Amino acid sequence: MPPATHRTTCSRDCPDACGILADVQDGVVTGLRGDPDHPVTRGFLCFRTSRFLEIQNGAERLRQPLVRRGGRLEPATWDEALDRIATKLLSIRAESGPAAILHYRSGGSLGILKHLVDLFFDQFGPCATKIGDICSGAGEAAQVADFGTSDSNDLFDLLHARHIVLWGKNPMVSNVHLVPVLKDAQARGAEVVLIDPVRHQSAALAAAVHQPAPGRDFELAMGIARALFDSGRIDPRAGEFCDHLPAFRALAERHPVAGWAALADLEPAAVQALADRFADGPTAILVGWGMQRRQRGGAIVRALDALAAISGNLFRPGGGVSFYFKRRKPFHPFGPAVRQPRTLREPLLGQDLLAAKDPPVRCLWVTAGNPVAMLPDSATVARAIEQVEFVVVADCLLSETAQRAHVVLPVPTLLEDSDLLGAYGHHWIGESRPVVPMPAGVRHEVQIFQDLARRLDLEDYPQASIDQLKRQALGDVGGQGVSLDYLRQHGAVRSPVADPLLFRDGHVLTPNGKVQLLTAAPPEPDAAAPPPPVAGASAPLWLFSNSTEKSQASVWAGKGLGERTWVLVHPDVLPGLAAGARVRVCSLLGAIEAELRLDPQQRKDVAIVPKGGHFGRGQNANALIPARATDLGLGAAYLDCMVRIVPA
Ligand SMILES: Nc1nc2c(c(=O)[nH]1)N[C@H]1C(S)=C(S)[C@@H](COP(=O)(O)OP(=O)(O)OC[C@H]3O[C@@H](n4cnc5c(=O)[nH]c(N)nc54)[C@H](O)[C@@H]3O)O[C@H]1N2
Ligand SMILES: Nc1nc2c(c(=O)[nH]1)N[C@H]1C(S)=C(S)[C@@H](COP(=O)(O)OP(=O)(O)OC[C@H]3O[C@@H](n4cnc5c(=O)[nH]c(N)nc54)[C@H](O)[C@@H]3O)O[C@H]1N2
Ligand code: SF4
Ligand SMILES: [Mo]
Repeated sequence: MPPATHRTTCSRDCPDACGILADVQDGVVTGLRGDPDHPVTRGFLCFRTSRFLEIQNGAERLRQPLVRRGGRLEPATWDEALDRIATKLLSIRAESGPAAILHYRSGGSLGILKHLVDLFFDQFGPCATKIGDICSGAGEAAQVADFGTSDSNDLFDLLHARHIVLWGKNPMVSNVHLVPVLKDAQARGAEVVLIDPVRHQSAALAAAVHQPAPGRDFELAMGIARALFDSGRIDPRAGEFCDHLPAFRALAERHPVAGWAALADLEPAAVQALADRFADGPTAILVGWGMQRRQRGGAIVRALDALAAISGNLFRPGGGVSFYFKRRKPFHPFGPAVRQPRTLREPLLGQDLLAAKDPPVRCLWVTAGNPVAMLPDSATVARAIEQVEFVVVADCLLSETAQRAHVVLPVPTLLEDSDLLGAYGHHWIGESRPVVPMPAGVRHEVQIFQDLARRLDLEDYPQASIDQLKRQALGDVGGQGVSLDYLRQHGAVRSPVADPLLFRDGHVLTPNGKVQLLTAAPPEPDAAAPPPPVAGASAPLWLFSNSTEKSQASVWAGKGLGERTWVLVHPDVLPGLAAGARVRVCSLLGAIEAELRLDPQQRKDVAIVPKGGHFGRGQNANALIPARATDLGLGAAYLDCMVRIVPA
């Protein structure tokens, strides 16, 4: 029999939410392709999901629950696992109150039904929750402050742009389905510019590449604004659709263009050239997520917002400042916002867990996240989790967080899941459906919580089928043509509640409809100090832990990271050392061993390692990065960390 082909939607934490076609033979997935009919996926998948069958069909994925007995995680039945959990949840609530129970959910799956978990802990508690968002907190908060929302024009509106500024963004690696759109825009005459301290794969797309000093994008944006003010090239109506224009202008006029350029470590001509692009719009800014993971990250994104507004690029087709696409907007929420009687800050989770008293956090439930590997200061996070009395992790893999759990609950992989997906890189909605059934010992998260709710007498917890819940979630857009049946028949559908142009008529969504321009400069970049110098050590370097095509955060494709992680620097950073040398990357918090890679096109003050290494093997950047919050939105300032490299 030839293989049957099934369609699903990728649920990974990725902007693209691809349509996937899976070939299935005798109950085994034998091939994966991008759906050629999905307007964004266009028939191809990224490296990491193309190689997902090694996980899907491999030995590492979990196929039955595990419980800790005598210090070891051992296979158990669902009844044993859920009984243990129910007993423990009840006793902790009775003895210490629901604030002693913390639910931590991350983005391992972006399915909308995953939010039902929040409702469970609200109804059982209300329990403690995390606040903040290590991924995009600062940038979203910045855009909400400026525009009243954080959303984007239609992805294909980029085809109207004359200039597209990739501002701290590497779509060739972390947003691969943007690349064909950029190429189409280029075919229509658009020029792509890259602004990133790191020279990376996406430089190949760019007509011009600018490598400013790390964290200096505020100064760069101000230099561009100053150049526009000086030459009278700001939108004449800017004073009507923006608040605080005089104060913003005064801010930009604190330095001449050359002064701002020097602060950003660029030539004044480069700043002028960028100003010319903003004056010669439509110019679209595509804001990467990286640079807002700094202490001044919110202010940086606010400066970019202001630049788009005053240059007249905010409201026109082909313009805009795209940071995020509101992926949840089309879906009807499952209940009122969860109550937050007690909150722990996500970027400071380790510290907050250790500090929590009266009551301490006695139970931690982790869904779809690997905080031990992915939160900053991972050693403290690991230590904090290890001292929690009862840890439950729901995952498809035995992550470094799951390894520290008392109960591990196996959930479907992205090829077995059933859910609805919005995307944070475009406005299409898709359905995920199992292309093969999940193994007998695995349960869908919705069913896990329905079972627990019955054990715990939560009478109001939804007990509907997954399809019914999907229909409920589509309630708002179902009447506008996006029913479950339609999605199933046609594949992805564009959200009917996403206007192709985010803002029309010169109005944004702030209370008075005006753009709120920022009026104050953020504090100077304040990277965590480097360790003291030792013989042979490099000068202090800014540590970048950027996405790599080979992994989805801590989940590696294929052979994974291998024996040793790597660090990429300019050859002058360690003059005596050749590529391939073993080195140690050291911060004040710790050190990791790495293989040296050299690239003369990098700045001399940066060190680049991959995001998402193994903490336990001493391979993870987060062992080096102190836990500090961003200025807005309680993001994590992952990128404000100085290291030195020493020969191993
Ligand atoms: N392959 C792959 N794709 C992914 C992910 C993954 O793990 N692997 N993760 C997904 C997730 S969770 C997210 S949130 C997104 C992440 O999306 P991004 O965070 O945009 O992804 P990165 O590719 O790491 O790019 C960050 C970029 O910001 C740049 N940068 C850092 N500091 C500065 C600065 O001060 N100024 C400027 N101008 N640039 C700076 C870095 O050099 C880097 O090129 O990608 C998603 N896609
Ligand atoms: N140094 C550094 N650290 C970073 C970043 C960085 O750029 N540099 N990026 C940050 C960013 S942008 C993000 S978003 C975070 C990501 O942080 P996390 O979300 O913690 O990252 P993952 O490693 O993807 O962990 C997700 C887990 O969910 C599991 N999973 C997959 N599907 C499902 C499912 O359907 N249900 C359940 N229950 N589990 C599932 C996966 O197996 C995996 O173990 O990391 C942050 N950490
Ligand atoms: S991880 Fe992203 S690019 Fe890769 S298949 Fe999934 S949605 Fe597409
Ligand atoms: Mo993220």
